[in-house]
Amino acid sequence: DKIRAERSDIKTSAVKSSVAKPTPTIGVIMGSDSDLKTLVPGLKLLRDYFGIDPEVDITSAHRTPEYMAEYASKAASRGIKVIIAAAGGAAHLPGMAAAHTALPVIGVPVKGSALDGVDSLYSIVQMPRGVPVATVGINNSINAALLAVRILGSYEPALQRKVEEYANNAKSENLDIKGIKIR
Ligand code: RP5
Repeated sequence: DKIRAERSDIKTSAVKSSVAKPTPTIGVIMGSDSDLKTLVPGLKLLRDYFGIDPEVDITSAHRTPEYMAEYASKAASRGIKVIIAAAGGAAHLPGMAAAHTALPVIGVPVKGSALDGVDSLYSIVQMPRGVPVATVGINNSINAALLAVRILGSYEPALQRKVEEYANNAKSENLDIKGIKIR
C-alpha cells in the first residue's frame, strides 16, 4: 500500500508537471512496480532537491517489449535528455532501452531475492561494445539521479551550480560521523 501511495504520488506529480511545468527532461523507467521502492530515494532527490519532476513509467524488456521499444525510440523526440532504467534479475531493460535510443541511459541494478543483485549488476554492466549503459551500484538510485543531473548540468549552468552545492554539502556531512567530527 505504501508503494502504491508513493507510486500514485509520483504519477500525480508527473501529471501535474506536464500541465504546469516544462516537459520532463529525465525519463525514469523500471521493469516492474516492485522496483519502485528502490527508485524512490532518487526520485525524491530529483524532485525535492533539484526541483526536477521526471517522467516515471513501468515497462519491461520481457513483458512489454513493444512498449519498451516505443518508449525508448520516441523519448528523445519528446524532449527527454537522459533515461534512468532500473531492473532486477535478468535485467535487460537498460541495455534494450539503450539499443533503441541515442540518449544516455543510466542503469540501476535492483537487488532481487535470490542472487543479491549481482545478477542484475552483471546483466546491466556487461554491455557489448557500441551500446553503452552507465551503470550505478546495486540499488543506488541516488547516484543514478545525481549522474542524470550532472549530465543535464553540463549544459545548464544553474543546475550545475546546484550539483556543486550538493557535492559540497555531502563533503561536510561526511566529516560528521555519529556526531564525531573526524577532521
Ligand atoms: C524484472 O524482474 C523487474 O525489473 C524486477 O526487478 C524483477 C521482478 O519483477 P516482479 O516479478 O516483481 O514483477 O523484470
